Amino acid sequence: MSNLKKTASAIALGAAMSLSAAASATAADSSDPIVIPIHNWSSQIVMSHAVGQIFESMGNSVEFVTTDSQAVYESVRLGDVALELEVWEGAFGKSFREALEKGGLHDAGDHDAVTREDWWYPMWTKEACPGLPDWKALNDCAALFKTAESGDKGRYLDGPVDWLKHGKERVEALDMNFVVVNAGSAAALWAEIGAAEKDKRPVVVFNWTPNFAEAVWPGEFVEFPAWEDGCDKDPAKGPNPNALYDCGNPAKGYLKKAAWDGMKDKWPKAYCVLTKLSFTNPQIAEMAKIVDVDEEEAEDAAGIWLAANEGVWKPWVDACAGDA
Ligand code: TMO
Repeated sequence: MSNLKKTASAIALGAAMSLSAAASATAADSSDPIVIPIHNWSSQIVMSHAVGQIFESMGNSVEFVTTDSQAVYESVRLGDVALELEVWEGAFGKSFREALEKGGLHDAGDHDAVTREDWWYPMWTKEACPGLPDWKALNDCAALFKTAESGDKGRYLDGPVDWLKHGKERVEALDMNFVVVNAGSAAALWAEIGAAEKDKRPVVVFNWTPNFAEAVWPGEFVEFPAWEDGCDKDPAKGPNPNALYDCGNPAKGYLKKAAWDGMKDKWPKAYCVLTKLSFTNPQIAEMAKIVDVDEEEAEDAAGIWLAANEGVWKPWVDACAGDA
């Protein structure tokens, strides 16, 4: 090779090297903290801490903020928080879809988990109301669910208001003999089931899967008219032509991750892990159990879960360790 050619190829090599140096420089995550929102049910809080600890293990800094579980989609869209780890179709599908339409956030993939959120009863309730799980049978048994606050009607203990389950709208749309009362917290739901268990009192409450509760209290979801897309938007959907929310929630709902559009460029490696990570029903139920049954703090529960499941999450980090 002539000297000239050698020089030219050395320059080309140098250029290639500085290009790749530039590429890995842009692929490094920002040192700004990744803000992760946490809500008011255990699996979401534990999962958020677990993923936060994974991001920290990659050299990122992380901050947690407690936010409303509906308003959070607006926060993700605006980049006030970087992501949301548990988008449950039943409770949050509508807020998520509306935020997607406005722009600024995107679908960062599904968890393996299949979810359901709806009216639920522990098995002893069925002994008193054998036509269950049909919703009409439940309605015929309404008197079994009377409480001081519900008068002649049955009481349905719904979840906290921010999960926006439209229990009241459903009772109206299906003309049910029930009064809907919102629990103040998830813990109030578990306390009510626990209290009813002592004398096998019939009870119907909001519940979901995956959750720790299914291992503690065998039970079933009430079968309402099947969910149809648009049941929350178009009165023609569902059995009542004049009402929204006359359907049950999806019986096989998704569990998605959502990301702020800017996350990909600001924290490319963490974003890569976000898109790869996926939890199963048993993994999510276990995260909740470490808090709700074993009574660990969420942050400790996350550490316990990560230590016991390195084979699950380390491959996501390894896959994202190079240039993202
Ligand atoms: C949103 N949640 C899982 C409590 O139904």
